Amino acid sequence: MGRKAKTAFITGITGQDGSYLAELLLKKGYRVCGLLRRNSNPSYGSAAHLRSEVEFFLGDLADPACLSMYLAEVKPDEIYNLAAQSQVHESWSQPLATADQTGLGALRIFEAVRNVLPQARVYQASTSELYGDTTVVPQDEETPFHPVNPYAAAKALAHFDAQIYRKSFGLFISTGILFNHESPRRSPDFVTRKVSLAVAAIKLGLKGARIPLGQGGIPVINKDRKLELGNLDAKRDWGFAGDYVEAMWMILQHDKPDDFVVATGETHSVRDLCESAFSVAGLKWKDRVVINKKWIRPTETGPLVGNYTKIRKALGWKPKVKFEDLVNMMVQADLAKLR
Ligand code: NAP
Ligand code: G4F
Repeated sequence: MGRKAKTAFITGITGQDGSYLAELLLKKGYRVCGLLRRNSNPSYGSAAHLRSEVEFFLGDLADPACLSMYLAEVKPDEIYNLAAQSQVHESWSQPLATADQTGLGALRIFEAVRNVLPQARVYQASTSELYGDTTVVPQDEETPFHPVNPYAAAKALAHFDAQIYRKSFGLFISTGILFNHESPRRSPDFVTRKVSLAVAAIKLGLKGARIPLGQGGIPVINKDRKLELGNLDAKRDWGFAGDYVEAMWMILQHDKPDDFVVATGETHSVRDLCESAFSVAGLKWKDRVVINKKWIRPTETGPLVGNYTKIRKALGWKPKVKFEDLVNMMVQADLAKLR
């Protein structure tokens, strides 16, 4: 008799990471279940192509009753808590919703696990935003946290509760402190996708309603056909989401629960990102990018760059896609999509 297939329960399955993780687990033979928010117009987001293979459960991280009910019903071996209000800029406009979904939402999952399914393994999506305005470079698992926005504060609550529930109740809760990771499925709320969509729209000469909507539902290029950005000096460690969901899975296969930094070890500025992305389409970024103060944050993070030695040594994980290849992948995907 072969071994019973494992069951995974993913919150945030309609998002970028949730969809890549669901694909990975389906390939590995898992039964994949996902929490889906009710919407007046049902939307499966980035997981739409997996609708026939994934079992969806209508619910919300705001509701502890549904979380306990689904864990008791599905009895997953592994729970991946990826759901969050994940946009940093937006966390200043929606600080309470962010604290509730991103911070308390995780705590509700841990409580449901403690009460209903204490044998389950849990992955909590922590973030390099926890390092905030750190001056330590590069950052690793021992680097102190200095959160500087409501999103990071909410993630800090979730991260510390993950460690507290692990130590206090002996639960298998691991965290991945993931640095920025991107893909053609990234929401245009984030700078990489905002840039790749704008490059494609400019290159293809799109006009009017054909210009895709970007951050905050605003067209990705303005009436002068320019891309409006905030801080070009901000530095991030950008990797590929497909590589990072493999790290999430490996973290839950480890023999003990722990915390792991997942990063590329390289940092680039938003200016570098613009230069690379526009050059993929044979364009000069300086002619096309303007600063709009609207996108400059009250406080800035970084420079962020992660040291992934611990996960490389313990689990053999390393990133495969380099920055230039990631940017090329995203611009090519948007050119194909908008053409
Ligand atoms: P994303 O694309 O923004 O996806 C967020 C997901 O959370 C969506 O499926 C969303 O559902 C769901 N969600 C939000 N609030 C919810 C609620 N109250 N109840 C149920 N579901 C809810 O995020 P991502 O980039 O895939 O990131 C995944 C996780 O990793 C997030 O926790 C994020 O904070 C964290 N993280 C991301 C990065 C990164 O660079 N991508 C780095 C570090 C950590 P809807 O589709 O219904 O909105
Ligand atoms: O793409 P971003 O919005 O991502 P940010 O804030 O780093 O957060 C992402 O990564 C975190 C991991 O570190 C995750 F936890 C989080 O959930 C999310 O996935 O902004 C990147 C940088 C920032 O420094 C921002 O100030 O780009 C700068 N930026 C400059 N102009 C802009 C813009 N960001 C956005 N979104 N839009 C702009 O126009």
